[in-house]
Order: sequence, then C-alpha cells, then structure tokens
Amino acid sequence: MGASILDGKMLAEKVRASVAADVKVWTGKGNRPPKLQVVLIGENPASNAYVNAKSKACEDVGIDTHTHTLPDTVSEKELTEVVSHYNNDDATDGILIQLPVPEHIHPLSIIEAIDHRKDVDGFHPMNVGRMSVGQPCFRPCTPAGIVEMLDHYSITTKGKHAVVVGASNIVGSPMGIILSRENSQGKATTTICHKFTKDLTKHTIDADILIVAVGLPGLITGQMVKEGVVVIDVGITRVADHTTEKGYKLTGDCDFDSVAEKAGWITPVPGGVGPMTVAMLMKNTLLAAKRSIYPE
Ligand code: BQF
Repeated sequence: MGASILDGKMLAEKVRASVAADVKVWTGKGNRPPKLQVVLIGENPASNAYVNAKSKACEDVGIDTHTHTLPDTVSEKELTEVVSHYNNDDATDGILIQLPVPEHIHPLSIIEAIDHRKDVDGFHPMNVGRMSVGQPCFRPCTPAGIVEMLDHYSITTKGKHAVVVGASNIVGSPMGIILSRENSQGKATTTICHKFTKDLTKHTIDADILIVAVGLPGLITGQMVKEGVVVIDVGITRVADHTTEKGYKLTGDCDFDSVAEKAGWITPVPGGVGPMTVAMLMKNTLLAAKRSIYPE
C-alpha cells in the first residue's frame, strides 16, 4: 500500500547530464555554446528564484545565459523592442520572458513578438499550433517534462483516462493536447477540468492519470481519486513556515498524505515536476542552437 515516488529531481539530473554531454559534442565540432536570453520584468521574489534556478541549470550544462532585467514600469512597446533586439541577435538561440508579466502588459502580445524559432518556452502560437497538428515544434517545458517522467517510469498513456485539472496556456491546455493526440505520448482519453467544472470529483475519481495544475494547496484529497492512480502534482505555492530558513515552504495542489495512500505513483512537491521543467528548458535551448526544430 502507498504510492511510489516519481523522482523529478533525480530524473532532471539525468536529463541535464545528457544535455551537458550533447552540448560538449556540439561545441567540440567548433560551434559556440548555446545561449539563452532571459528577460525578467520587475521584482517578484518567486520569479527571481525561478530565473536563478534556470541560470544555474544553464551553467551546469554549458549553456551561456544572460538576464536582461527591466523595471515593472516598462511599456509594452519598450519590451517589444528588447525582444526584437534578441530576435535579430545571431548570438542568441533561445529567448525566455519570465512570467508573470506586470498587469499592463499582455502576455500573449509579448510572447507573439518572440521569433518562434527562439521560443524555447513553447508558448508562441506558431509552436502551439504546430504541436496541435503534430508538427515539429518547441513543446512547453512543464508538459514535456511530465511526458519525460511518465516515459522514464514506463507509465503508458494509450487508452487510459487522463484527467487534467487546470486549463492554463502554460500547462493544462498543452498537456491535454499532448495526451489526446495519436502519438506515442498520447492516445489517452482526456478530460480537462477547470474553475467552471461542476463536480470535480466526478471526473477525478475516474482518472487513471491525474494531472493537477491549479495552484490551490489541498484541492485534491484522497477521497477524490481511485486506487492505483498516477498523480502528477504541478502546483507550487509558497506557504508561510517559520521552521524553515526561508520562512516558507513549497506545497502542491494535492493533500499529499491522503492522496499517496491510494495512488500508485505520485510526484512530490518540491522535487517532482519543477526540476523537470527546468531540465526540459535546457533541452529546448540546445535544440534551438542546433536549429533542430526549424532547420534553415
Ligand atoms: C522543485 C513557475 C508558477 C508560475 C511561474 C524546481 C522550479 C520549481 C520547483 C522552477 C515555475 C515552476 C517556474 C522546483 C520554473 C517551475 O524543486 O520542486 C524548479 O524553477 N520552475 C517558472 O519559471 O515560472 C513559474 C510556476
């Protein structure tokens, strides 16, 4: 009884080691190292932490990185000009705009300003569209990391009922697309639940694979899932905890103990999906440098 742990921290290290080896081969052939350009707006502590995690990951695998910081008063026009500059810069392979952006900036407008060939987050409509029709594209890092985890632990999706809770452009919606398409990572019957879903438990209780990406700690409890379910907890909320050095701890969307009692597999928070997201960003940045997705 009790779930086995899907160890994202361990698997992310494996993915990063493999990217590091590929980067060595790439530079060994006389190419310059891949370069990721991060654009960070304002001073959100969580965003700072995420950007630091990504910069450190780049250093680890031999990818060059630079962070362009802008004040949260930056206009959409100024931001677009910064993005244009990196679009036209041959030394930049990948461009990442750290989300969330300030209220007065439309995230989709600024994402659309990125050259889709440098969109290593996979959020540009060109990449979303190509993914939807099964063409080569940059896939968003979190869904790509989840697929990598399922694959590593030999958890198949074919014919399963996958239930995704949360319909964001970043996680839920692309996750639903990947799982429902007719490819090796899909073939699942997919249900997407969101804030307008009337009876959440009616759906979650039937899930063979349950992916939760909402940002509400404790949303999913043991009574809402069936025995043996594979649970992927994408939630990552800071809750005050004065027993820790930082004064907070990270918590997922699942009531871990009650869900783990019934689940077959479960991701921990932290150390589950989060590290995989960062590792897949490294993979996408190398693909961008190699022009693997969009050959000239
Ligand atoms: C871990 C993110 C919400 C909103 C914007 C490792 C990360 C997180 C957790 C990380 C995330 C979440 C990122 C752990 C990047 C994932 O050990 O559990 C790494 O850095 N993430 C982001 O850039 O923007 C977000 C979540």
